[in-house]
Amino acid sequence: MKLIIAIVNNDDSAVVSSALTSENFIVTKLSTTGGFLMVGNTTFLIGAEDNDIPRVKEIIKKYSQTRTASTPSTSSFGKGLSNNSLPSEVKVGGATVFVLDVNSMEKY
Ligand code: 2BA
Repeated sequence: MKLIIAIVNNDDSAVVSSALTSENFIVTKLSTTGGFLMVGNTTFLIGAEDNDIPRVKEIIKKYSQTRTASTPSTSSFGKGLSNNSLPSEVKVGGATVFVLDVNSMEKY
């Protein structure tokens, strides 16, 4: 069994969630914030059997769009941290996906 951790744009999270649950994958959604842009995104936790991992990835990829976002002002980065060298725009996503081995999973 694997645990997929997938960070998805908030604008895509509803459709990703619906597509996964409609194929009977079990999903937990966490409200998260990107450390760079400091805007909300959605992190999915999906426990799935090894042979289902390609399908889960395929669904996430299909519904996660790439976007361009403006970088935040210096004030958002905190005192003393300059953003002079930072780009004014960055490409965000589609999704960032980690796949971890699961030692065990139990439900009580
Ligand atoms: P953020 O940290 O808000 O990053 C948003 C986008 O800004 C990133 O898009 C990337 O294009 C750019 N970016 C991030 N850090 C940067 C830096 N130090 N210098 C210049 N540009 C930078 P994505 O790579 O598509 O990431 C989207 C979101 O996925 C991230 O939001 C973060 O919440 C998460 N993420 C991405 N890679 C991760 C990783 N290795 N570990 C944990 N979370 C990650």
